[in-house]
Amino acid sequence: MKLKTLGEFIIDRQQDFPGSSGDLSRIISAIRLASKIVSQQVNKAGLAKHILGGAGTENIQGEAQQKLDVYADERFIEALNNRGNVCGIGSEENDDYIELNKEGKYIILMDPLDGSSNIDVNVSIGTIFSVYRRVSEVGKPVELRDFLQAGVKQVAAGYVLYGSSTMMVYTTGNGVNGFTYDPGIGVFFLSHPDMKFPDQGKVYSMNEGNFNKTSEGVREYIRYCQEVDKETGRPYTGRYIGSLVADFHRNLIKGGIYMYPATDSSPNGKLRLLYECNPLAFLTEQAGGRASDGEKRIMEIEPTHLHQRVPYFVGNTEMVQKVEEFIKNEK
Ligand code: P6P
Repeated sequence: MKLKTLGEFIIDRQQDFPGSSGDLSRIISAIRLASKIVSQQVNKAGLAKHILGGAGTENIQGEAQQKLDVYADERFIEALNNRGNVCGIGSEENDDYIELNKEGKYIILMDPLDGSSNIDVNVSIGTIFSVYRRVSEVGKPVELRDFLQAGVKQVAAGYVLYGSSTMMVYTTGNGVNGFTYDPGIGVFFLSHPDMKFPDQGKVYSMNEGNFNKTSEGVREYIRYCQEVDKETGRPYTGRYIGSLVADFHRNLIKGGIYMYPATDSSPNGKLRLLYECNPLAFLTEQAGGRASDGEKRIMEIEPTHLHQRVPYFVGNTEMVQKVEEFIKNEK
């Protein structure tokens, strides 16, 4: 079977964007380049002492930045800046957005290395990215309003999973496609064409340490997942890696739901709307699933600030709708 490379795929799909003059393709190829560089470092993090451990700094969330977080952030910004068509980047690792080429027509939101607390214990981690057309005037500096757009305005989104193999999964609004990296020749190959959630999901992912810190409706749903009921294939399987991209990717392939609800310590949930929830929501809806904050569609939320958090329920449509039902009817 002739394998298709990511580069060939990008060219083949170029016609999806008449008049885009290849801008989007250049952005996706910049992400491809940076992900190869980051993948190489991630895969030797165990050896590269200079990468392991904290960078001695904190991001806006007050989370200790791992050196690899900072390294990944710099590589993606560099690669995207060199393309010349990106006017700004919002990143988990930077308090404010970064101004790039004011002639650029696109902005990027990204979590350069999500799940970084897993770096030192050799568990899969990931990059998440989201692409929008700017709303401010080309030729002028990028503005905050370019970043505070609802998820429905995304033109592309995806993730890179640094796992047993490195994969890039993305959408430009015409389905979801997955590419696996062959580090021997430095090429991503199309390995998962037209990805869709399976009809049924039987996996639930949540940090159950939060069980007693979340709402009764969410607790009811967890109990529902654990009930013995042959007809509906319950109890479901509990799986939680603690790395969003890894949990999401497994659920996309095998079927399931990932939940990070509001808790006593995180009243708006933990995950960030702009560079974690929206990009995965775009992929989810393209793959036939649903992403909500427990009530409404994530991609319809009008953002108010760059690092805003939201409660997050994402995965098979019927599973997300079920937890929404429990939340709606909670006693
Ligand atoms: P907790 C990693 O920090 C992350 O943003 C996601 O990748 C992951 O799913 C979640 O937080 C883990 O959070 O509170 O369960 O450790």
